[in-house]
Amino acid sequence: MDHLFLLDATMAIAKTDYVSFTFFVGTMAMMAAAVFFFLELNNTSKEWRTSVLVSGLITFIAAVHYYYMRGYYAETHDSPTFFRYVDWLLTVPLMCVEFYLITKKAGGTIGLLWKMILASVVMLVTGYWGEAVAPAQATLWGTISAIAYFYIVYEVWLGDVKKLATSAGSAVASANAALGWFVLVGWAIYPLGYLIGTADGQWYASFKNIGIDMNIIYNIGDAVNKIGFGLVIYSLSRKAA
Ligand SMILES: *C/C=C(C)/C=C/C=C(C)/C=C/C1=C(C)CCCC1(C)C
Repeated sequence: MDHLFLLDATMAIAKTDYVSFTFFVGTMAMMAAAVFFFLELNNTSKEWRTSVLVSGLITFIAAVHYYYMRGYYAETHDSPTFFRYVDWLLTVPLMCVEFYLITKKAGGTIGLLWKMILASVVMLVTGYWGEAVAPAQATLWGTISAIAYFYIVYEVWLGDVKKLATSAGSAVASANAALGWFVLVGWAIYPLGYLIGTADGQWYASFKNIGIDMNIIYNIGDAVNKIGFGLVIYSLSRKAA
């Protein structure tokens, strides 16, 4: 593979292959975010260091997966479903850890953390099943996944996470509210991708006509949610020093 070939391939990506383009930009964005969070650890007060470290881990894990997904997609033009879900299985539980870390001082328990992690694992394993193993039953598996998703939304907006964040003081409460918007609106991007990607033969077959590739939607969702989530934690670490 010589230089010119690579250049041609890169130009083609930039001009017409929007899916590859978002994999490429996603890789760079996750890498940059991970470097940022890691380097900022030094200027972060002890109290918030673990939270910012976890933001770095989330974006670092995503950067590695995006590197592989980008290559897999470039070579096969197939959805890298397996890498995608392995990435989510590692990073979404770490997002639950962020909720635990910011509410810990106000009494956040490991029990609550495990409930959130369990819900996220149910959400993702059933989503994977509907996408990759039993797409004929995508409606059923997507519905189970959505129930687990709404449990997480409930905890953050109205349940124990919300109560603990409120008693932890105004900085944590407003960070929790911001994270709550990511969970409610930012995470809702993913079921939209799922509906498009699994539409064949389902009652929502017309979702295919939206004409946006599932991977573009997932890639946008990941950039918004992983980097945005991390920045909310980062700004909390500056406000509540
Ligand atoms: C960094 C990755 C994140 C925040 C991934 C989040 C993924 C979801 C919230 C996925 C949710 C799904 C449903 C609610 C129903 C359909 C299946 C899923 C897995 C796409």
